[in-house]
Amino acid sequence: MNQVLLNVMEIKVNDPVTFTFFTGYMAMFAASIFFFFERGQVDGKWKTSLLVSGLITAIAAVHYYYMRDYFAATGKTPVALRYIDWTLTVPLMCLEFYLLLKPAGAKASFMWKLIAASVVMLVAGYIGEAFVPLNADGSAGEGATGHSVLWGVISTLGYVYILYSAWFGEAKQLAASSNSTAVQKGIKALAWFVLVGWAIYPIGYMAMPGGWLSGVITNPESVNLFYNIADAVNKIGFGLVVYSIATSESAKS
Ligand SMILES: *C/C=C(C)/C=C/C=C(C)/C=C/C1=C(C)CCCC1(C)C
Repeated sequence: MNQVLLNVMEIKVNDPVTFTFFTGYMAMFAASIFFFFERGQVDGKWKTSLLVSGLITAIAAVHYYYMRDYFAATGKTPVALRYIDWTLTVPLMCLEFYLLLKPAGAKASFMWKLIAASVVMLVAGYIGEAFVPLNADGSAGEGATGHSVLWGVISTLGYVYILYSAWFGEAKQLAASSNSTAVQKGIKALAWFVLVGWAIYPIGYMAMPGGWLSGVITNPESVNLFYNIADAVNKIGFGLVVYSIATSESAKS
C-alpha cells in the first residue's frame, strides 16, 4: 500500500509553486488539444498558424510534465528544462507574428530578426540564472547581484527589440499596411501580450537569490510562480488571439 502511495505527490496548501506546475501542465495539455482540433474548422491559410499555436502549448506541456515532477521531487528550480522549453517556444511565437503578417508583405528577414532577438534574450537569461553564484544553502553568493544584473540587462535588450517591433517597428508597420482589420487587431493584442504578459518574466528573474527583488520575495523558489503564471497567460493567450483571427477571417469567406 505504502509503495503505491509513494508515487502520488502530495501538494501542500502553502506550496503555490507545485500547484501552478500541475495546473500549468494540464492547461497547456488541454489548450493543445483545443488548437489541434480547431485547426480543422478554419480556412486553409490559417491552418499553419493554428498548428503552431498547438505546438507551442504542446511543447510546454511536455516540459511542464518533467518540471513539475522535478520540482515535486527535489524542491529545486528546473532552470535547464525551463530554458529548453523557452528556446523552442519563443521562436515559434516569433513565427506566429510572421505567419500573420506574411499576407501584408512580411519577409523571412523580419522573422529571423525577431528570432535572433529572442535568442539573445534567452541565452543571456540562462547564463544569468544557471551560473548565478549561490552558497550551499541556496542563498545568494559573492557577486550574485552584479552577475544577474549584467546578464539581465543584456537579455532585456533582446526583449526590448521585440517589444519595439510590435509597438512601433516593423511588425507595427506591416500590420498597418494589412487590409484585414482582424489581423490589425490581432497584432495589437499580441503587442499587449509582449508588453504586459512578457514583463512578468523579468520580475520573476529579479526575485531569484541575489536579484533586486530578493529582499521582498524571500522564497528562492518563487521565481517559478512568476514563470508558471506568465507561461500559461502568454502561451495560451497568444494561441487564442491567433485562433480568434483565424475564425473571424474564416467566417467571412
Ligand atoms: C513561452 C515563454 C515565453 C513567452 C518566455 C518569455 C521570456 C521572457 C520575455 C524573458 C525575459 C527575460 C528578461 C527580459 C530579463 C531577465 C531574463 C529573462 C530571460 C527572464
